[in-house]
Amino acid sequence: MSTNIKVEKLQEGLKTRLVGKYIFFAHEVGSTNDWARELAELGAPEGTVAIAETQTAGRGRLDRKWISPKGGLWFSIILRPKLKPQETVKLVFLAGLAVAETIRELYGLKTETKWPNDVLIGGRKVCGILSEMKTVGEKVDYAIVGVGVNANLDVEKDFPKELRETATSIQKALGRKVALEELFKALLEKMDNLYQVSLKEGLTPILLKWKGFASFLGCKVEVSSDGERLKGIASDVDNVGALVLRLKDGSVKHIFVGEVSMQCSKLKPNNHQTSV
Ligand code: BT5
Repeated sequence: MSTNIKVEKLQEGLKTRLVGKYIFFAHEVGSTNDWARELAELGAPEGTVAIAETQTAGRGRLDRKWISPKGGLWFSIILRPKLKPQETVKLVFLAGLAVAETIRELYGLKTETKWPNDVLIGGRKVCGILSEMKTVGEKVDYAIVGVGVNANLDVEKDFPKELRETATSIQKALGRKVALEELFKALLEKMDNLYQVSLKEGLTPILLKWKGFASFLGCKVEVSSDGERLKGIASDVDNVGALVLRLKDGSVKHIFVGEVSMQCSKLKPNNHQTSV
């Protein structure tokens, strides 16, 4: 199995209504999110995807560096949802759910979602999502959903030391490489399906399904948010996508932006059903 992406196979047999109707491929770009934003500004239609074999300036939230060597899937989707901005921010859960379900279905691996934008295998990050949007007044002009999946990466060789304990790859979990084009198409198909649901019903049913993969719910966690560190039980993710943290004194905090580290020695079984 090669780490090269076969461009001619990226669209072959793709069964989607919207996502991936136009696919832009590059061997190397700075960030596919930036590329997709440029395409969106030029008027690229909804569903356009920008994918690159490597990124030289892959980004996480708060401009953190995202390691993106050859062998991973680094792509961004342009969406123009007729949803309110508050609803559109929850697209991050749609992408997380799509990745968690697809990896489980294709390879039988147990996946977990972690608030707000991670997918984990064995407690380690296999995927990160960066969702950004441009609004005009109360309307969403476009949203860019950037997905990074550590597919055929060698954790020891491809990651710097400080990430080797926290990051993983499908290759590591499965013990073999996977076909990147097959994984890419399955992800687009899943996202396409979920997106159709969200346009009709909003993101709430998607968030509920996402919670079915969220093993951190009910666990003791430590959250760093706005320079503050808080300990508590991650009791829920509310309807706007905020983490609901129950503190020791019984009070409840809704956290909109932050970083969760888990202290659950024993994670809840992942039963893939909605937890609320
Ligand atoms: C994320 O940010 O997890 C969002 C990552 C989104 C990447 C995609 S790739 C396609 C598109 N184009 C882009 O430029 N971005 C998107 P955050 O939650 O802030 O996590 C970032 C942190 O994850 C870093 O500070 C590292 O600690 C860690 N990290 C970096 N690269 C990683 C990797 N490949 N796998 C696992 N962890 C990584």
